[in-house]
Amino acid sequence: MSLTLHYHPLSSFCWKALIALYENGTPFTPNLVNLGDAGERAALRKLWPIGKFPVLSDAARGETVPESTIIIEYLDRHYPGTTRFIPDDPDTARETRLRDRVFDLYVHLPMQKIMLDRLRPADAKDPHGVAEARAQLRTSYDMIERQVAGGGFAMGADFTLADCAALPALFYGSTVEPFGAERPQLAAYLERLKARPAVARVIAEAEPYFRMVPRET
Ligand SMILES: N[C@@H](CCC(=O)N[C@@H](CS)C(=O)NCC(=O)O)C(=O)O
Repeated sequence: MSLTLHYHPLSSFCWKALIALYENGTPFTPNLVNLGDAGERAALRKLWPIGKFPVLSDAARGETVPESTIIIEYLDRHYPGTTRFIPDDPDTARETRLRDRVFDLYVHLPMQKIMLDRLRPADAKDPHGVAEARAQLRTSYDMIERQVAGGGFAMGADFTLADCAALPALFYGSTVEPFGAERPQLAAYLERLKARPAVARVIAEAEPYFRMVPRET
């Protein structure tokens, strides 16, 4: 088994990579990284100086692959399975990548901003930044609500890279900024994602760690 995923089961961006691995039953060795441990943190930084996970190591090809989107592109290219994450058609592939970017940049990151603000000391909170993040989430939700109105997944019938990005962003996003009754399509899309066996497995494996999710105070 040549692939090792350096990750944590609670980490939302790690969920993206895990969903892709589980979708195709791709064999890999999980390496759970405890960022609270200085040695494990240093080992991760040795692989990827930015110090964020997920990171995929491929001993067979001598590659270290950081960034969830790039990991999924890498798996799709070098370890393809039944689920293809990047469509063959160039225009559909471009749209898939765009939707992946939207979920990461305009849902996932604002969600993280709100979540991580909860961990800040009382005298270092960023209410303005949090308000901006909430506004961004609502704008993104409105756009995605229209995109998924036809049912299916982010790109229609096929489950793609965009859905791997969507799940963690919307799962945690819905807890910090609820979709509201005016966005039933978004809620239904999240339920369709959660019903996917690979997604259900990722969530089940994270459950023992949910008590570590920062709560609103
Ligand atoms: N753009 C990166 C983001 C990765 C990321 O933010 N990972 C978080 C966990 S969800 C992390 O490693 N946080 C630890 C830190 O920032 O120290 C990706 O898509 O992989």
